[in-house]
Amino acid sequence: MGKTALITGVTGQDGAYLAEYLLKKGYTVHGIKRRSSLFNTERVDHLYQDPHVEKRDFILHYGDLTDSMNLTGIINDVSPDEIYNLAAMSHVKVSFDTPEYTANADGLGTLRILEAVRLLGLVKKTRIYQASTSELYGLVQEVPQTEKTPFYPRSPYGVAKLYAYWITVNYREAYALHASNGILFNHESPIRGETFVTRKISRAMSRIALGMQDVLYMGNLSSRRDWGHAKDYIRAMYLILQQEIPDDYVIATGVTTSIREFIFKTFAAAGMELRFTGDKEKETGSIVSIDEPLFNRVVGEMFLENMKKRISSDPVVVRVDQNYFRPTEVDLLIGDSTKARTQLGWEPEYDLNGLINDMITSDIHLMKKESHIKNGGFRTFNYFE
Ligand code: NDP
Ligand code: GDR
Repeated sequence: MGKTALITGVTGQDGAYLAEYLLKKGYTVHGIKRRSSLFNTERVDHLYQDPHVEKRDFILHYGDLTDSMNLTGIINDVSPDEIYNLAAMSHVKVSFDTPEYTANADGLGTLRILEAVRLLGLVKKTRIYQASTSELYGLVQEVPQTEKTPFYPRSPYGVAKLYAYWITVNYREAYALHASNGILFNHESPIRGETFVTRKISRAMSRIALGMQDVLYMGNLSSRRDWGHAKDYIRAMYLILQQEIPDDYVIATGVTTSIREFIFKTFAAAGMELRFTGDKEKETGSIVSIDEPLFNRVVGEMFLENMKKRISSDPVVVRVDQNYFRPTEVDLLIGDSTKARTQLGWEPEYDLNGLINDMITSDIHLMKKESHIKNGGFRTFNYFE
C-alpha cells in the first residue's frame, strides 16, 4: 500500500507541484480546497479525477484553515501518513490590509492542524510539514540566514508565520509529534501567483515584447531576494518528512539578487537590454538595445519591427509607483542551506537564469494565446496589480 498525504493549499503554486510529485511516487493525495464562487482549481485540473471513477488517487475536499471542525473531520476521514500544511494567505503586502485574517489562517490554522492530529490520536502515525518562510528573518540579524539566525518578522504575514513556526516546534517537543518546519526562501515558477514580483515581471515583459502593454509599474526595486524554482523546493518538503527525526531546515539557493537585476535579466533573456536611470520614485528603466537574433528566437520575428518602432518613440518600459511599497520592507534575504544539503542530500537543479527562462517561455506562450484571442475579435483584459 502506498502512503496517503493530505495537502492544505493544494490549489496554490507549491500544492500543485507537490501533489503531482507525490502522485508520481505512488501516494494517494488528498487536497483541501476552499469554496469559491468560481472554479479555482486551474493549477490542479490536469490531476483531477472524476468522483465516479472507482479507484481515485487524487481527492479534493472542501475546507478552510479557519474552520477547526472541518479540518478535524477531514484529518479523521483521511488519516494521512503525511500532512503538508501549505495553505496560507501568502501575500506579504496584502497581509497589511488583512492582518486579523492572516493571523487566523496562517497562525492559528497551523495550531488547528497540530491539535487535530493530537486529539485524533494520530501522533504516532502522522508526520507534519509546516510551510515556514524566510519572511521570519525580516529585518535580518545575520547574513546569510541559517536555522540559528534570530527571527525579526516585518509584516503581519511574517508575525503570523512566526507563531506557526513556534507552535510546530512546541508540539514536536511537548507531544513527540513528527512535525518539521521548512524555512523556505522565495521560490517561483510559471504557475507563481500573478501578483508576486517575479511573475508580475515575467508577464509584463512578455506583454511589452508582444506590444500588448506599455509600462511595468513597480514598487521597491532595491530589495534583494534569494529566488529558487518551486519544483526544486517541493522536493525538499518531501525529503524533510522522510527523515526519522523531525527537524527544521533552511531551503535556499545562497544567491541574492535585487528586483532591479531581476527585471534586467528577464528583459535580457528575451533580447532587450535595459538601462535604469533616475532616483527613488523617479527611477525608470528603458530599452537601450535589442539583440535581434535572440529577440526573434525567444519572442518571434513578427514582433521585432513593432518593438523597434515603439522604443524609438518611447523606450521607457519600467516606472516606479509608490503604491507598491510596503509599510515595512524586508531589504535583504540570502539563505544558507548547508544543513539541508548535507542532511537531506537536497540540491536545487535550477539556477536563476534557468528559472527566468522557464517563466518567460511559459508567459510568452500564454500572452501569444491571449493575443490570438484578441485578434480573433474577442475581448481580453489587462490584469494589473
Ligand atoms: P499560494 O498563495 O500560491 O497558495 C496558497 C494556498 O493556500 C492556495 O491553495 C490557497 O487557496 C490556500 N489558502 C489560502 N487561505 C486559505 C484558507 N484560509 N484555508 C484553506 N486554504 C487557504 O502560495 P505558495 O504555493 O507560493 O506557498 C505555499 C506555502 O508556502 C504558503 O503557506 C506560503 O506562505 C509558504 N511560503 C511560500 C514561499 C514562496 O516563495 N512561494 C516561501 C516560503 C513560504 P486559493 O487557491 O483558494 O487561494
Ligand atoms: P515576498 O514576495 O514579499 O518576498 O513574499 P513578493 O514577490 O511579493 O515581493 C518580493 C519583493 O519585491 C518587492 N516589489 C514588489 N513586490 C510585488 N509583489 N509587487 C511589486 O510591484 C513589487 N515591486 C517591488 C517587494 O517589496 C519585495 O521586497 C513571498 C511570498 O511567497 C511569501 O508567502 C513567502 O513567505 C516569501 O516570499 C518567502
